[in-house]
Amino acid sequence: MHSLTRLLSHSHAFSCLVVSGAALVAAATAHANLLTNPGYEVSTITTANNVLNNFIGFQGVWGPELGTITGATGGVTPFAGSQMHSLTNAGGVATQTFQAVDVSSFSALINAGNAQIAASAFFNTVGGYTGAQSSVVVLFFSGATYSSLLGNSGFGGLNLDANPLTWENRSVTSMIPVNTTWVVFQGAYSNASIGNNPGFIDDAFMDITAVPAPGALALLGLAGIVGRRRR
Ligand SMILES: [Ca+2]
Ligand SMILES: [Ca+2]
Ligand SMILES: [Ca+2]
Repeated sequence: MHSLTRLLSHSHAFSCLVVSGAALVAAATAHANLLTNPGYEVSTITTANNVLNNFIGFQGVWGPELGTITGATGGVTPFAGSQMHSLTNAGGVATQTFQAVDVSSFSALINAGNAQIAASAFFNTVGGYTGAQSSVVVLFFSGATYSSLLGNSGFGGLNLDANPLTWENRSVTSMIPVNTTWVVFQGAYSNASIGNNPGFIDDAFMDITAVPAPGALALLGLAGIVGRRRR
């Protein structure tokens, strides 16, 4: 159970330094991707255990249970760029990859109860079999340790097609629990659904946006009713 939720990241701080000017601009926009190496174009990875046991030390680095970063293989071409993440059967229920992200810069929004997180990725498998099942989940933590787990975004299985030429998107959105300071992005395949075949992930995305407080939502609902009456 514990290993289901761990994350990673090393190159994060470095890449932020390199693009500090652009990053500042991007951070101010509504849809800046909070993930590092979201398209797997950098080959550096660590392990799921490293990420989940050391958020700070491995933040921004992908940590699979059993996986690699690879170019085109098995008739599958990356969704974008020249590389993608490959996950293979790790035993147990699922084979997963994790990335830990410090979201403490969003604390004001999060602690006001107005922060929504959206996470998504594209999934694909080699051809010839059906029923491969994948999902995206976000885990919420009040601190930089796995033991501070507050909950998760929920998830649903995405049943993939049997066509290696198509990539399918899986996404989740969730309000972020108050007191969250770290999140872990988790991409997963059901082991039973892929057997001994690889499951691929590319173009992962995660962002935080402000949503109206409940009172404001109620007002919007009233406006909608008024609008309908007018018609
Ligand atoms: Ca890619
Ligand atoms: Ca596993
Ligand atoms: Ca496909």
